[in-house]
Amino acid sequence: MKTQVGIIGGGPAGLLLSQILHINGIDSVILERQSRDYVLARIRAGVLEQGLTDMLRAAGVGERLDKEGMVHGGVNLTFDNRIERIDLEGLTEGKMVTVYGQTEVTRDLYDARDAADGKIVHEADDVRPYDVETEAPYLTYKKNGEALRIDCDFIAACDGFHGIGRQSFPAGVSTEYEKVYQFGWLGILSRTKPANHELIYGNHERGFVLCSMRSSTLSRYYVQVPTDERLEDWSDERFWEEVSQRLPSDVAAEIEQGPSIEKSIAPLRSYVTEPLSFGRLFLAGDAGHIVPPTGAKGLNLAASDVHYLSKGLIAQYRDGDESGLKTYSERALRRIWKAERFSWWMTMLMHSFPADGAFGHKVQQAELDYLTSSKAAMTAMAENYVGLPY
Ligand code: RFL
Ligand code: PHB
Repeated sequence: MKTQVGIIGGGPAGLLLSQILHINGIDSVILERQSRDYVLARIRAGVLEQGLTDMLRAAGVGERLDKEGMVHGGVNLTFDNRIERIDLEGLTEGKMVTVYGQTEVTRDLYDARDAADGKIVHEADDVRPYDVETEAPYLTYKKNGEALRIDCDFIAACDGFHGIGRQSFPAGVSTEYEKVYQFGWLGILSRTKPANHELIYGNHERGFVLCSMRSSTLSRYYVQVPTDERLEDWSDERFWEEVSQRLPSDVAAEIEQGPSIEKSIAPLRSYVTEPLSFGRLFLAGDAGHIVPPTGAKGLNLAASDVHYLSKGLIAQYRDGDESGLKTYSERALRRIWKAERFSWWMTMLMHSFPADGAFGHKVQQAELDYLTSSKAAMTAMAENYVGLPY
């Protein structure tokens, strides 16, 4: 098989890239390790920046998003038995975020690729890129035991943190930057009314809590737990009790409890590899970087990578202009590091760090008190939360 751009990974980054390339007359093939059902069963991100929603509309997949997405002009912080609102819209000259699940974004992108007869190979095993430093790279993979090959001009590795793309860089080329946190997020999805019409991020001595949502009848909650916590030890009753304890009592009183329909633990990590390209192999999304979910930046960063990479590929095919691809890594990394900084800052501000003792907790309270009373500080948070420009 032959294509112009071979894409490893059919998560949001790979699907969005493939769809944008298609609209610009560039052919691609996606190789995805999992089945489509598996990919669509993953519950992940929920908050989309305007940059991503604009890209989805431009890619022809904005219809359901515009109908079902919930536009939020603010976000709430709880601490010290108080709730304070950050007026995202007012502080950023009208910018807002949209609450619409990553699962729905992925589903919309699959539908669009299907409608355009896009080629996606699911359950592609043992995908490997070769000859990426030449002008004729190729991918090999196995499907139902048969060994297959795709020749292409460029390879985009959109294969997430555990993908093969990053591992294919030759030894000595990459520098890795990493911070691992000593806790994770235990999350549940439940068919209940959200606690509030906007998100609530809570700081509490018992640990962080987040009240989020997917719709007016579907809620998503998270609590900070130690990394070695076992899912079996968390009954729904224990989870709801913990959420309530970590919120001011008037906020907790608004929570509608109900059975969980999904429950999982995700570790928290900050990670960047540099550079994001080697020869004709380009990393985009979680393949090149991870942020802790506190700032809701992971999916949005995958989208800004796809923005820079697709622009580079389009300029290359349309005008023979190589500059966008040559500067892809540098341009994407400038934005990535700002989101890494913001996600790290929000993680450090909102979580409990027992090793820092009562002093650490007092300093957090002082920072939250300052943040929510200073227009300058709130503006800095709002600008980052709604998303920095591409
Ligand atoms: P994905 O979504 O991991 O997709 C990569 C795809 O590549 C496939 N793959 C391979 N295919 C072929 N061959 C191989 N060798 C392969 N190895 C892997 C995988 O099966 C998969 O389908 O990466 P992508 O596209 O870069 O998208 C990134 C986002 O998924 C991620 O950043 C966000 O989900 C992170 N994240 C959040 N981001 C936000 O912006 N806002 C949020 O609110 C938010 N909440 C979250 C999150 C991530 C979470 N988890 C569990 C990781 C909440 C959670 C719980
Ligand atoms: C979510 O709804 O899953 C969610 C929302 C905000 C975050 C992280 C996750 O910061």
